[in-house]
Amino acid sequence: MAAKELTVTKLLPALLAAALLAGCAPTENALTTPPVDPPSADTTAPVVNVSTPTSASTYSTSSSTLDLAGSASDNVGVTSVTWANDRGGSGSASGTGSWSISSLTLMNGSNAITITAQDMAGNSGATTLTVTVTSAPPPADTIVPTISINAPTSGPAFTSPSSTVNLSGAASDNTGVTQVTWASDRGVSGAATGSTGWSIASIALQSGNNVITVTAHDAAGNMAGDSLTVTYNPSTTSYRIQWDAVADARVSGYRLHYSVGPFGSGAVANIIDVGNATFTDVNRTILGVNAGTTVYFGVTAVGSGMESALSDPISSVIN
Ligand SMILES: [Ca+2]
Ligand SMILES: [Ca+2]
Repeated sequence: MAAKELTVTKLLPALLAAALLAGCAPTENALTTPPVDPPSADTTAPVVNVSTPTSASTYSTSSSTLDLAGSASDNVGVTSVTWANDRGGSGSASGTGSWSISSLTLMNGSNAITITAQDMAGNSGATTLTVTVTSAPPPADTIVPTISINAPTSGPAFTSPSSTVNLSGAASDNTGVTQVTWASDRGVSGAATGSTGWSIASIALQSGNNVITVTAHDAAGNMAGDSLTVTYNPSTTSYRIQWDAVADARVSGYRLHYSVGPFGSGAVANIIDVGNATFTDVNRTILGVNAGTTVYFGVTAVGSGMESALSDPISSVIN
C-alpha cells in the first residue's frame, strides 16, 4: 500500500497530496471546472426577426388576416414574444426562439405590427413590419344599360305635327345610369334631363326624317341606345284669313289665333298680333304641321288692355 501511494504522489503533486491529507478522494471535476465568477446583470437585449410572410420591413396584401413567423435569440434566453398592431390588437406569439402568430387581424390601409422579444432580465428587442391592406379592385362592370323611348311612342316611328318633338322614356343599369344623351342625325344633340326616368324637350326637327338616338351611359362607360325616326313634312301652302272690322272705338287691333286641335281642347294655341288689319297670311311653315292635319283659326279684337271673345272658329285640312 505504501508503495502505491508513493507512485500517485509522484505523478500528481501538491493538489493531490493536499486532497489525500484532507481524507478526500480526488475526482476529474475537481481538476477541470474553471472558477465560477459571481453572477452579473444581463443587459443584452434579445434580437427578433420576421421571416414569414417576408423578411423585408413592408408587405402588401388584400387579405384581412395575416400569419406571421420568425425567430428570436438572446444571450441568456428569450422568455416571451408578443405582438401589437398600431391599428388595434395585440397578443402573444406561439413559441419564443421560433415563434408564430396565426390570423392576425388587419385593418384597411397601413398596419404597423411590432414584434417584441423579452428576456428574463426584462430586456426587450423589437422589429416592426408594416403591412398595407389593399382592397381588391371590384370586378369590372360589363353589363350594358337598357333604355327605351316611351313617348311620343314606344314604336320605331312617329310623324310630328310640329317642328319640334319632346321625348321621354326609361333607362336602367346594374350599377346605375350616369347619363342619358341624345343626338339627331340632322345635326343636333344634347343631354337629357334625368336618368332612369329621362326627358328631352323641344328637339328641333328638319324637314323629312329625323333619326333621334338616345343613349344611356353607366359609370364603366357601357352604353346602350334606342332610336326613333321622327318625320316632319311641313308644307309652304299659304292661307289668307280675313275678317270684318269691328265698329267699336276702343278696338285698336286684332289677333289671329290658330291651333292644330279645336280651341279649348288643350291644343296649343298660337297667336299672331296683326295690328289694325283685317287679314293675315299664315302658311304651314309657320304652323309647323303636316299635311292632313286640321288647323283651326279664330280672331279676337283687342284694345284698351282688353281682348274680346274668340270669333267663331274656322278650320281647314292642310293638304
Ligand atoms: Ca439578454
Ligand atoms: Ca352596367
